Amino acid sequence: MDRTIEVFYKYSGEEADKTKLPKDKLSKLLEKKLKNFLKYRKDSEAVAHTMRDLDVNCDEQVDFKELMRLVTAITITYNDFFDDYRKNQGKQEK
Ligand SMILES: [Ca+2]
Repeated sequence: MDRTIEVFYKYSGEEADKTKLPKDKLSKLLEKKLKNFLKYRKDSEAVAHTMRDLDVNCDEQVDFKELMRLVTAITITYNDFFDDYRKNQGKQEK
């Protein structure tokens, strides 16, 4: 959690409003920290779609709470993946 907060403010800290990420900063954050997420979203508009998905209040910026929706969704997806993996490993050992 500390790392998530640190990364968010690293990118937002260069903005006039240091609590929000405009689209270009969200794009940089995703490219540097969530490369696999962008690979998963194979459409060429991945960043624009992600911005629209996250920007709940439609101010064309992503605040920390809005970004956490993405972090939570990715964490749940990873958990589901590893849960399925563990279940399949158990089947193979029997
Ligand atoms: Ca917003």
